[in-house]
Amino acid sequence: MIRFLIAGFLAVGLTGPVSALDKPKGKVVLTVTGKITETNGSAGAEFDLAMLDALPGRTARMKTPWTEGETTFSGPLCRAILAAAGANGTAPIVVRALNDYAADVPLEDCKSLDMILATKINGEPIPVRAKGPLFVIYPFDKDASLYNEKYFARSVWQVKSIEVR
Ligand SMILES: Nc1nc2c(c(=O)[nH]1)N[C@H]1C(S)=C(S)[C@@H](COP(=O)(O)O)O[C@H]1N2
Ligand SMILES: [Mo]
Repeated sequence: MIRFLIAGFLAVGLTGPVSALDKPKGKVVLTVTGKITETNGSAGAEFDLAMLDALPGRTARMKTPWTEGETTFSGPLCRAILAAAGANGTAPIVVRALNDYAADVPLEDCKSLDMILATKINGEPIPVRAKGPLFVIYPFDKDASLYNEKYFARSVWQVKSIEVR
């Protein structure tokens, strides 16, 4: 037993910090495809809400064009999702919605901005009719210069998948 554990830790040390992805137990809300090393299903890396909420994330209060007044968003950081999937692409990711709207999001946004895929608005899961279950939210609270059409167009709601290229 101990020997297996030690071998396991050594293997992790050699291959990098990415831990194996669990199988989703709940409804799959996000599928990450393309240039990834971690998969847990034939479609790629599949996540239910619990898996997403277990990743490093952020909670922040801000104004957005899509919500009334100050609103609290919380969810995993885009870079944490990419890390969990072992993403190793170089081109912008394609973030795709249930209605097949898609936006190219530069990897740099995920690396250097605390951009999240919100799973909650004001502490509650986001129904599809309220632009859920996942909503790309830029840190408009930290950086007012993001509050423009360029980033609004990347603010995909009803997200269902991310393609890593
Ligand atoms: N799912 C989804 N997200 C989307 C869009 C869309 O059509 N579908 N349009 C994008 C664009 S181009 C912009 S400018 C903003 C527009 O938000 P609004 O329609 O509420 O003004 O949302 C972005 N997110
Ligand atoms: Mo837009």
